[in-house]
Amino acid sequence: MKIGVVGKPNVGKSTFFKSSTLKEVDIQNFPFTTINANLGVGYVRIKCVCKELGRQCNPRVGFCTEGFRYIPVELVDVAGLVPGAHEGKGMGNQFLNDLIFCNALVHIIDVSGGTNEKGESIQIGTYNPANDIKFLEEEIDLWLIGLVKKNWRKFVRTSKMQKEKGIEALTKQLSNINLTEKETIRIYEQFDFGDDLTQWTDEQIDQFVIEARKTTKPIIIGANKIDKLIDKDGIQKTKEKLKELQSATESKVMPIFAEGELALRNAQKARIIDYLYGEESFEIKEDKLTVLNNEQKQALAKIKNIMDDFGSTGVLKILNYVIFDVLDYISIYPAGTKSLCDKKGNVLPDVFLMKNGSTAIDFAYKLHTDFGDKFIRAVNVKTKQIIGKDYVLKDKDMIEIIADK
Ligand SMILES: Nc1nc2c(ncn2[C@@H]2O[C@H](COP(=O)(O)OP(=O)(O)O)[C@@H](O)[C@H]2O)c(=O)[nH]1
Ligand SMILES: [Mg+2]
Repeated sequence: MKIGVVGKPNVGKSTFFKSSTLKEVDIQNFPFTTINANLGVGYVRIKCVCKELGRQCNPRVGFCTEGFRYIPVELVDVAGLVPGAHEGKGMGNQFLNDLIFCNALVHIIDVSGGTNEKGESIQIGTYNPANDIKFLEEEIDLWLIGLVKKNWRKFVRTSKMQKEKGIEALTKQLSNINLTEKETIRIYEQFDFGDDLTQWTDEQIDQFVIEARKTTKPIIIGANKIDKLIDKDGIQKTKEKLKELQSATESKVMPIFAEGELALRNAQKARIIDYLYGEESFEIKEDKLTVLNNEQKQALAKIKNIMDDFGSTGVLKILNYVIFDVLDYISIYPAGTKSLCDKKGNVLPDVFLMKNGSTAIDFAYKLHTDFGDKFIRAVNVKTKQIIGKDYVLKDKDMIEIIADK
């Protein structure tokens, strides 16, 4: 699973990316700083079962602190998406191709209206960020429509000649935009355009693909540079502005302060503050209070105020929202009934993100093809109950798979 971080230049994608991955990438105040797509590992977090079990777990990947388990997710920093990108403008197509395997897109916008459509810095409040929300949706839609319509006529004719069912042909064609068979069938039934694909009009194909985009590439808006908007308009007007943006789009709009998060993470690394990534606040370490200069204290106070207003910097919150609310994943731990440890004595070393609705056999396959192929039964480690292939997994289940040797 991958999450794409998209948006026009200079809105704070790299800052967001860096603050959630802590990977070094170029951060500079001019367009096209990031030339290649950057891959990085971000984190979502859950309340770990280790706490309720009274144990401390030892994650193989990610980490677990104070009962919060941070689970890695892949992020792709995609730069240079400007209007016309689907036609190859502004390095467009190259970037779009990085997006094809993304399961969701976090669209970063400069909510303060201080970045024009080309990604140049302008006076705050002089650009309407609602335009960006619209343009990005259109770019993604047009790009996917382009991919689906490529060879469309030829392929529908061939499949008709071969007496293939419309839905079968459609499933094949749409797998190239990552739409699963199940999703294809759902949209096919929803629109009911008929089984003869050769009769579909251009508009019908467009409509179908736009619906498919909402499924394969849901977009969540990260309203970044919230600090600048607050500086200009105050908190009340800022909140109204966010509501206004929300009412103009179907996508969820969430405030973020990427630069604030990055500053906190750096301050934490430098042991200036006590802060747990994603928490609602932080404390300056007592022995540092006298060392910090006024400017530093003010900067931290400003971050704290914004966190008070919105509950956090919003960086981890938006990723958690994407994974658990939009994509509807749950967390499943492999475990044993006799022991929660692996062979090396690590307690609950793994936790997997699985689509809600996944079953015990899906989990077995996720662990290893052999476990899936040779599945005998599974055990719900919490209840000690034996479960079968079709058991529907519940969030935070600990599952033992018993397979033939
Ligand atoms: N005030 C403010 N500036 C930010 C924020 N996030 C990023 N920036 C600044 O915006 C500029 C562009 O950021 P960058 O991450 O390189 O944008 P990208 O081109 O979208 O990757 C840099 O000067 C950042 O420091 C934020 O939350 N608040
Ligand atoms: Mg960048």
